[in-house]
Amino acid sequence: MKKTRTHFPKIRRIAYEGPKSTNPLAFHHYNPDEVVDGKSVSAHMRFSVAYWHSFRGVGSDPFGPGTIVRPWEKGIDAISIAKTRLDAAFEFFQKIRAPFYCFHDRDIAPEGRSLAESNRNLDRVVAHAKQLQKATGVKLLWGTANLFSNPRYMCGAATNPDAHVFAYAAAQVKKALEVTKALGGENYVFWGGREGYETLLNTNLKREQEHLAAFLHMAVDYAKSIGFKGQFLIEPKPKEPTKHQYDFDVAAGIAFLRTFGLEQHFKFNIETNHATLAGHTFQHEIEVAAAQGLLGSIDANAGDELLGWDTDQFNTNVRELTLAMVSILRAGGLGKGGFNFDAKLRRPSIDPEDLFHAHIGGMDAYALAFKLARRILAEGKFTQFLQERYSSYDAGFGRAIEKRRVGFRDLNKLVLGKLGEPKPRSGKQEYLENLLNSYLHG
Ligand code: XLS
Ligand code: NI
Ligand code: NI
Repeated sequence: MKKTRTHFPKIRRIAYEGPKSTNPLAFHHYNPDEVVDGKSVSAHMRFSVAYWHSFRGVGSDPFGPGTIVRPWEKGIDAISIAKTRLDAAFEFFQKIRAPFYCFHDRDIAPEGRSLAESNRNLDRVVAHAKQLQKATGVKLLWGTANLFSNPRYMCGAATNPDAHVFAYAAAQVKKALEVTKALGGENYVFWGGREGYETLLNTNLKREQEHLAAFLHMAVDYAKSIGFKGQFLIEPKPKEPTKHQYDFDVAAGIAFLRTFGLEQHFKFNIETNHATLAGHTFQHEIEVAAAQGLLGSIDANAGDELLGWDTDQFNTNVRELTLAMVSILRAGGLGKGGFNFDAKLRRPSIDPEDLFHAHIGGMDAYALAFKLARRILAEGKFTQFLQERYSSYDAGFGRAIEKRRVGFRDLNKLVLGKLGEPKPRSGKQEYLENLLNSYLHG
């Protein structure tokens, strides 16, 4: 690899120094090289950096422009800036020990005046990304298309009332799939950023949902035709930017996929902050997907309990993450998925070093949660409690209920006969909460 100048001169590759270290630029829980169950912790966690937040985010909000000025944002034209930015990003991925990254097409290369020009721009930058991936070993967890920023998508992409916009979005996703394949992307994400409505006064909900399904079927067909083997993922979010989005939460997503015969082709990319926006916990969304074998990947972030929008913060809440991790491990892990830090720095966090603190915090919290969850599952106390709580369904008439071998008449006879009144049993929530705390603070 040719020697390029460093973009983070003051920061060395982040090392694992253990929980007692006071070095803020070291890992305290994430030990990427440690071997657990025959594979490295890095291979278990499959951490990924989100290009849009960490390399395109400038700290702007609806009340003011960007605050973050990066030294590498220099060059003679937009393409050379895009390439230098990628160099900086890959240096960051290596120093932060992230094996993966994720992007939208328009994050990595500038949009041109026509689709043809946008595609040419993308090809030039993707060639550079391919070299960097090869030189560093960093891989693409997933690719996606930005179908929400350009004004043409203001009324949606696949759910736009204008078929012309649908066609444009289809052409854009066609290219994004090709690019994701070219870079060896392991997944492809659909987040329906504007696939919803602002008001039902101007919306034919039924037709829009059918159009979205048609779009996803076309994507499945096209991926098959070019031999793209990545996993397709739907990323539910209830609202923002639109008032209502059709992929509201995992349950609505499952109903949508089943209704339109798409359930074999998609899994879910679950984002913490989207779960809470939908009025659910992160663990709830994971459980709903896992119950149907549809858990795909995680967009790792957190909302703010006091704010009602997608604040996309780095998650350092070990309790929340431990509960999530218990559910993920119980479901058999994420497979091709990973933990993508779809999280951004706060507006006043303007130093390049802040990118490191943010990811170190997120990685450490997840790695600690992974350890705690493994211990919780190995000791089996919660598992045993659950088994006992449902044990009346393991034999006798309970088993017959689960196997659907009995009906109301049989059960009526049983209750009027030998069963009589059921004996109430405690749900033991407080005991279980204390048990959880004993792991977190033990
Ligand atoms: C926005 C979404 C977005 C997707 C990718 O809220 O989280 O970042 O992950 O399009
Ligand atoms: Ni996301
Ligand atoms: Ni989000």
